[in-house]
Amino acid sequence: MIDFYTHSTWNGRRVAIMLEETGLAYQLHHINLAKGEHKKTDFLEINPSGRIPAIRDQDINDGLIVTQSAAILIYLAEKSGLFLPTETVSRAKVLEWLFFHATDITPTQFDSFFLTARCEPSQPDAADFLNQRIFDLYTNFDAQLGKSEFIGGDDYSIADIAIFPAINKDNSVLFEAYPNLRRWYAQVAERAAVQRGMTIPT
Ligand SMILES: N[C@@H](CCC(=O)N[C@@H](CS)C(=O)NCC(=O)O)C(=O)O
Repeated sequence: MIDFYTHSTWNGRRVAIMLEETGLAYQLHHINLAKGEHKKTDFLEINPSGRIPAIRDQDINDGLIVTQSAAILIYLAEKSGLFLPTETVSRAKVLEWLFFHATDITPTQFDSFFLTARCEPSQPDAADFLNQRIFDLYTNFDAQLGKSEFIGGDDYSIADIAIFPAINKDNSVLFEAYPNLRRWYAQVAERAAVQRGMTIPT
């Protein structure tokens, strides 16, 4: 049994999708960020950095805790034997695109959001720089989806699961500019486990 600590954010939802896809048994613990529950002592004992998602696998020793959504996806893929190839070349490609997301798209989008919407005084030059980088990253992502059905190759993988929740389904400009991304998004969105994962926690 896996304890799953989460809230309704991108990082939480990629793990929710993975748990639903694999069918691994889990117990949901909603850590409500809006109520500050991630800073309470009980949760800080699970993740001292006070952030979701986190899992605790009760089947390993006294309970193995894993944080960081990309690391959790790899852990659950290895536990279930699903969505991460074992063959070297295919595995390298899936990990390449998983980390493209974890280390390029996610931090750049977050920093751009902060500089555009939160920073006082505003930093338009820095925001423009990051917005251009996001454009370049999505161009790169769209080009890859023009070459393969899924982002890491011919098969659906943890790279698709990682990226899907970060795409805003209402961003018509994005889907207009990137037809391969639009095709891929529609395909992944049809999966029942993805639909369930995107509503967790309700
Ligand atoms: N790199 C981490 C990021 C985790 C993260 O920033 N989680 C956010 C929610 S999406 C959070 O818990 N924020 C609360 C805070 O920073 O106080 C991951 O991929 O899991």
